[in-house]
Amino acid sequence: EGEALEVMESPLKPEPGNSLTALPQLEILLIDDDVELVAFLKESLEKQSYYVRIALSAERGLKVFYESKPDMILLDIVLPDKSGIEVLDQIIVKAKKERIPILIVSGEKSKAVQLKAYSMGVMDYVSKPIDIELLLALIRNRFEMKREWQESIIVDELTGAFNRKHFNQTMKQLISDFKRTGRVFSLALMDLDHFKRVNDLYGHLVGDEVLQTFADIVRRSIRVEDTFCRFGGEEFALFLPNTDVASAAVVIERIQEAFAALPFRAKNERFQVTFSGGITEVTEAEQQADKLVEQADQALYASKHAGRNQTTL
Ligand code: GH3
Ligand code: MG
Ligand code: MG
Ligand code: MG
Repeated sequence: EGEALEVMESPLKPEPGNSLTALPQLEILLIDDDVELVAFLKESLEKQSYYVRIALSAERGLKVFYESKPDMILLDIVLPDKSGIEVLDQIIVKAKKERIPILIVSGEKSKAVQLKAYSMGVMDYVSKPIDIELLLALIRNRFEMKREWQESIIVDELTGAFNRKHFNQTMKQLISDFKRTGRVFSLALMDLDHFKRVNDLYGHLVGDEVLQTFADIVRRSIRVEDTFCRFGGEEFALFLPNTDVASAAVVIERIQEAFAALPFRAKNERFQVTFSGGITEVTEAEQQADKLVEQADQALYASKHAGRNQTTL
């Protein structure tokens, strides 16, 4: 078994790329003692660009599960050392919490075992002999569901901008990139001007529409590598990688112009809305998340103080 494992062991997974937009390779853990089937699955899955890890026993499977954080598990029931149900019992809580789909792929067809697996929270029980096309389609759908869920927890419902959770993740990533490679980035905060008035004069729903329109304008004005977040309420943040404050200011001022020119309508009135901006750039001296936000916030405050609808560096 040890030899087979070595022969089949996949090469080391490549380091995740620097780019925030690059999709990481999805990793699938196969826990199955049928060496021929495992070899066939590995080849088929690798053709679909999945990264495959193999465990020919339950113990090995548990070890790899805890060490390598797979994105999905294909689990056999009849294994040499323990049953797949016992494996399931040890991993299901963590797998559910982290939304790691577990597909049972087994020759064990007894209804009792299938019911047991389903009752433990397994979504898919596939019987051997497998049809590889159907299995690949199922895997694709499970990953798609997972991707939609992952997206849904980092996006603000009203505006479609990323939420605070993603703001924090992006900040962490960009700071670590900066420390490693010296790649600079700018952070811009944008706060709508006298927004309370919009709500007071035209109602909360109109206020919501203004926020949505603002988000649309920003998205249309930025590059794919920029990250646009709702920081809270009517305050938004924009990360601009590889951009110094001066270039970031050009972007923000362009958005300011476009937004201020929009004619909003409500209660038979036309009105305009503006926003103020504050920009800061990561530097050797300042590379802490809190510090960067504080600086951008101070710049934003200066814009407000100077009369709003402007940007301060
Ligand atoms: P300033 O120019 O100084 O920023 O004034 P302001 O009125 O924009 O600032 P203030 O912080 O006093 O008010 C912000 C308002 O934004 C109050 C709050 O009710 C409103 N707001 C926050 N989130 C939402 C939202 O999701 N929808 C709507 N309609 N209003 C919101
Ligand atoms: Mg087996
Ligand atoms: Mg405001
Ligand atoms: Mg505010």
